[in-house]
Amino acid sequence: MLATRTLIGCVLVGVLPRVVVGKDFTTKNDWFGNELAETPECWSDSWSFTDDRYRDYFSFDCEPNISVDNGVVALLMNETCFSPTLIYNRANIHYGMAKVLLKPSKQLGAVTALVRGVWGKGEIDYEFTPLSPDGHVQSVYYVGHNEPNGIGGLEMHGDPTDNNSGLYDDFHEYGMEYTPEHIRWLINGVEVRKVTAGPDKPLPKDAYAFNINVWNAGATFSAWAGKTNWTEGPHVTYVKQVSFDSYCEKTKNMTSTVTTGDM
Ligand SMILES: *[C@@H]1O[C@H](CO)[C@@H](O)[C@H](O)[C@H]1NC(C)=O
Ligand SMILES: *[C@@H]1O[C@H](CO)[C@@H](O)[C@H](O)[C@H]1NC(C)=O
Ligand SMILES: *[C@@H]1O[C@H](CO)[C@@H](O)[C@H](O)[C@H]1NC(C)=O
Ligand SMILES: *[C@@H]1O[C@H](CO)[C@@H](O)[C@H](O)[C@H]1NC(C)=O
Ligand SMILES: CC(=O)N[C@H]1CO[C@H](CO)[C@@H](O)[C@@H]1O
Repeated sequence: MLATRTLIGCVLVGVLPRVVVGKDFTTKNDWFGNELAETPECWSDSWSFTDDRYRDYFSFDCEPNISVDNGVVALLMNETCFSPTLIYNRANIHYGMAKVLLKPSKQLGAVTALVRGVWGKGEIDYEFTPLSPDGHVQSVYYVGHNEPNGIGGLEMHGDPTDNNSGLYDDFHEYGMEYTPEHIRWLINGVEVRKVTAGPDKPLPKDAYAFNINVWNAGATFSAWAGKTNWTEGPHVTYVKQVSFDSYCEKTKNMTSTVTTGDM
């Protein structure tokens, strides 16, 4: 959540491509304010960063501290770059499945986040909090500016006796599926949490944008994230692959009448 808030000032809205503009059937905008296509298309794509094709689809915040080597993206957080971010820059993801093959930074203070949506509208996250001895990955979602709606699914912990290994030392695939009816979080293809919408349980609205970042949570939330120590490190999060499956009316019940929250 805070990661996205601190980013807003850094993103260069003007230079990014404006995609299809159409009459919205809700108010669907991506991270950059671009409107989504009126009729969402079904598509699937995957980026492995082994060639330059990703450059047409992703933008960087803190670009000097993002490198791509041997098909692995490295996001390096440092004193002047508090939140290096890989941002999917097209307004064509609708409901659907997003998957990331990722190895989060295990340094105290550095929180890695996979973020669907935009803080203040609707947001669905994975958050990796390395504070020992409880380093873990958690799922969370926000409806508008509300406080976290259901932090949960502490599905995977580092091994505190072994520098949080496991969670932090290997690449794992983290999936988030978003539909009008439910949100699902998956790790290595296995569902670890599912939230279903109900009359008293709105889901985030318009959580279509997508970014991956590591941010200096230690600066403001050290009780939660641990204190950032710059002499340790490096504070790097690695990404090997990103894929999306964008759903549309034909495959999902997009016209569902389930309430999905007002903000
Ligand atoms: C942190 O990264 C920024 C951006 O690449 C760079 O300008 C700066 O020198 C780095 N600072 C340190 C202390 O490494
Ligand atoms: C944990 O990390 C520290 C610093 O890198 C290292 O000295 C120590 O051996 C590691 N401990 C284990 C159990 O791997
Ligand atoms: C920061 O890390 C260094 C190197 O591990 C250590 O010597 C130092 O005590 C740490 N600082 C704090 C405030 O923990
Ligand atoms: C859509 O909803 C209808 C009626 O509730 C149901 O029969 C159908 O299986 C749903 N389709 C999908 C793809 O979920
Ligand atoms: C991963 C990466 O690009 N790191 C760079 C961050 O910025 C410093 C200073 O410019 C470089 O030395 C790093 O290589």
